[in-house]
Amino acid sequence: MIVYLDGKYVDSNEAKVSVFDHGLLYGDGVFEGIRLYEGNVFRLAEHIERLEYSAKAILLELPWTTQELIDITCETCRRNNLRDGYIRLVITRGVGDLGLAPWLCPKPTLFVIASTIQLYPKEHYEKGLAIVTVPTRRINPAALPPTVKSLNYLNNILGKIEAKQAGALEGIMLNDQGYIAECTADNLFIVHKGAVITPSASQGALKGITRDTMFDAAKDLGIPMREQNLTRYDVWCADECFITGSAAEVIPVVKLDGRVIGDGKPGPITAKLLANFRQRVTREGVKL
Ligand code: PXG
Repeated sequence: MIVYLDGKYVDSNEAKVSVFDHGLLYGDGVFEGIRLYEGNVFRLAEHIERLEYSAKAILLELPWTTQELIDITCETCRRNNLRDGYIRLVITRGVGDLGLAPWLCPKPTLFVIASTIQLYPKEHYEKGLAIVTVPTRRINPAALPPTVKSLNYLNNILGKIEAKQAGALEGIMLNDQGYIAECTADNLFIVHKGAVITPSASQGALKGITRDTMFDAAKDLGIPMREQNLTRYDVWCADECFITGSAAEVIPVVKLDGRVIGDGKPGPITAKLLANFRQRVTREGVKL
């Protein structure tokens, strides 16, 4: 596998970052997880925009133009002869002496991994997922805005472990106020009386690229969709529920904490949104 690292395309065995990289020492950096479908890098411009906003939010000045980041991402895919897969783009504060201060790092580190992806088993799309509410809360925006896709994923990781310990693949994370923020690596939606509803970014949701795509899909299909504060009660009483993410795409959710949602089967609106999403993945983005 060929990896882009700091200006060079190198074999993955040689793609090594320093132990003094602040991304490793302090989780000081940002990243993106992007999908490649049939040679189409899905919504790449949107991913790069989110990356640039994440960097801006942590005062990490990027020496690359948007077009350079797009070109490097595509070239990494090409060098691996990849047509379908998963791309991880990471920018760290860079190598510096010990000490939190970011000004110890003269230049950011950039690496891009283009690899294959372990897809979720097909049965989840057909039968739906049983998820749980995890005890770990979504990070408070006053501490670190959860809209920043940073290298600080520990609270999501704790949530992921808690979900697994409860026998579930994904878990809902509440915010400090007890409202639903999202899942550990996916956004959450419910369908109620024909409308699709999802928590806003201000409640702790990441502005997911797949989530954005749902708004466009719903518009296409004439399905009303809105952002609204959600509690677990809203999920208990929802007609349908689903999660979205670059890895998960759109997966129906049929149970929360052992409670059946709706009629316990993937719902028709979820199915329509998933079908619309699948039509978009090879069309919207940057062709290799
Ligand atoms: N919330 C969080 C906290 C995420 O990390 C999403 C929502 C969904 O956003 P997108 O833009 O993907 O629709 C994410 C995305 C991984 C992996 O390697 C994680 C994500 C995406 C792809 C792979 O576990 N997180």
